[in-house]
Amino acid sequence: MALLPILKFPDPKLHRVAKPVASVDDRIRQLVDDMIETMHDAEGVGLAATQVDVHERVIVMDTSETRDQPLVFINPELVARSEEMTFADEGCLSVPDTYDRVARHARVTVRALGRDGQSFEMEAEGLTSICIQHEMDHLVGRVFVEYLSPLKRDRIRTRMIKRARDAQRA
Ligand code: GNR
Ligand code: NI
Repeated sequence: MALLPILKFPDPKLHRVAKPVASVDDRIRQLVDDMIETMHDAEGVGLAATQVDVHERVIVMDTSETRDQPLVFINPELVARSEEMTFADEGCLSVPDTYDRVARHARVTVRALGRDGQSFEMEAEGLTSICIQHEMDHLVGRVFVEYLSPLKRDRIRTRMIKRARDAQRA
């Protein structure tokens, strides 16, 4: 097991498009386990492989109170999404200390492979639905700040660049 470094916005690597996983082998299972450890350590409810600079379609999530029910989605695809939308404040481990309102489909049905390589389908609502959409965006190189106004996004970019510079100096 290992903690993986998380890329921070505006790192251009966050905008890479992930490739499908060809086979769920030991390398992918190791990645999944490291991502779960990294997500739990960072106290996030989800993590996409893109955020740890691996550009393959792998997502881990854990929306449980007890932080002991990780979900794994390999090669996830949305097979259904509700017309109804939901609006909630989102945050991102790649954009620390930044929260803003984003519109998402209220309910989604996702099909993916699990850690065992078996295909499964899951219907989600609430935070799980929001998180699946947030993570699947990462896999196509999209960060939630891209849904905000250009003014807000530029302010966030400026603040993150300053933070990175300050961290470098410290
Ligand atoms: O930890 C996270 N919390 C969160 C809250 C609202 C909507 C989405 C998220 S995902 C985020 C972790 C993360 O950055 N995943 O990519
Ligand atoms: Ni995120």
